[in-house]
Amino acid sequence: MFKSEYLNQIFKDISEKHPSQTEYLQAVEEFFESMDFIVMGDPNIEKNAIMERLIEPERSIKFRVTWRNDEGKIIVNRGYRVQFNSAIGPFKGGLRFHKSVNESILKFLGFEQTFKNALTGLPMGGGKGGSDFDPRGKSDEEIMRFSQNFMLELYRHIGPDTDVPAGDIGVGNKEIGYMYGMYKKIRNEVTGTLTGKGLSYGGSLVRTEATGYGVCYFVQEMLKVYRNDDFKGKKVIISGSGKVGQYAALKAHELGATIVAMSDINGYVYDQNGLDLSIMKMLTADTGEFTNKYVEYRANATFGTNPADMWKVPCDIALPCATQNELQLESAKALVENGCFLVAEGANMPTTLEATKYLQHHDILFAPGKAANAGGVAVSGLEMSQNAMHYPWTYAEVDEKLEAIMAEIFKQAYTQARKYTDHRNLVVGANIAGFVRVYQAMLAQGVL
Ligand code: NDP
Ligand code: 2IT
Repeated sequence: MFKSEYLNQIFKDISEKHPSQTEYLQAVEEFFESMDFIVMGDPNIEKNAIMERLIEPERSIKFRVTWRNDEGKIIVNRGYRVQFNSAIGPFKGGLRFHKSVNESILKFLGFEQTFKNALTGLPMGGGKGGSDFDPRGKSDEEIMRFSQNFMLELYRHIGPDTDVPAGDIGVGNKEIGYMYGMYKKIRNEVTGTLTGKGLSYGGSLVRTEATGYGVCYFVQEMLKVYRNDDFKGKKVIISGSGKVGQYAALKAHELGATIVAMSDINGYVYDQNGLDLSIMKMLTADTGEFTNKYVEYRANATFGTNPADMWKVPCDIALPCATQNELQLESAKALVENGCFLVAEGANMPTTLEATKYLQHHDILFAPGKAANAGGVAVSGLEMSQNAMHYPWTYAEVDEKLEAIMAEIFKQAYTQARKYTDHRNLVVGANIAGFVRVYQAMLAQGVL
């Protein structure tokens, strides 16, 4: 499967050990394909068992979360924190509340987070956590009780210099507020241990927008370097109208693009003249969903009930910003057929391995999530800096730093891609650039 026997052996071992952890195995396979370019040229990697150590979380915590719903019924959920790698800084990464959450999904996310965080150039290790709690249809009170009970266990394992969680799918400002409040009460300290906090209690300006904006800053660099072009006049489609998708849409529009289609869990809306993003913003404010209601406001738009059909809409640029494995081979074929020339992942691993390869083989410029969506965690890192300094930066200061970090991530991925393979292969470039930083730190710190 891989050219390197060393990688083949490790992958065989984990496939046998964790046959049902399909997302985790997928993330490792994608990463190992890139490592094939360097492991054979550097015997120190195998000698120091670097790959074996990288794919194994330093610590995995699984716990029971018990809470009462509005009817007084006692509910039990599972909570997790996977502390993947702390070679370059405290564990850092989001918490996901979604019914699909399990160990495989959190391991894939924590693994990718390690290299994403390294790419930002900030001192953050990788981690991920969450729960199979389903926030859909829950009242505010229920979300508060769950978040508080989740923190009643998680607080033991985190801290400003140990592990700093943030949001992800199903965890936004509201959930972070409830969790932070409980953490502060138990610990009796104000150290900003979570990021993505509200502005009135230690949050950073631009954190809410950061992932979506960052995707667009990254795409801007790709357009400039590969095509001497920019967003102006480009037709863009975006999946997911959550935190990432919304702000990717707003920034792409601000940079001159037309957002012709967006999707959410109920379906997608299409308007060849461009969606009215103020209506999208208004409708998503409550539930984060809007496609089934949008046509009531704009009669010339069309609504389809299958979100995956959005990939058939003709476009120049596609930004998958919803969830893992949402963009599959059939959709990749439709994108190529309909003239799309660039795909950048706002979500984590939204494109399957075979879809990614199909896009790359058809000369589509492709940006992997661990590079393109690093803007969120980058501003989380800036939030940690501001908390430590007890001094907030202005909106313009943070936005400028975010843009510079995304441009630098592109430069690193591009440079490594050019060095080891095709200069357009940002998957290999980003994996190697992220890996090198973590590898050097692990070597320096000895056998741990
Ligand atoms: P949100 O929960 O805010 O939004 C995601 C939305 O997408 C949910 O409403 C979800 O609905 C919906 N959805 C799920 N499946 C599909 C689908 N197939 N098509 C369309 N919509 C779908 O999450 P975020 O925006 O924060 O996260 C989105 C992605 O970005 C995730 O992969 C996350 O890991 C990644 N990411 C997030 C960062 C952040 O800072 N928030 C940073 C970097 C990456 P439902 O809940 O009903 O399934
Ligand atoms: O996937 C991600 O990078 C995030 N969910 C953000 C993590 C963070 O710590 O801000």
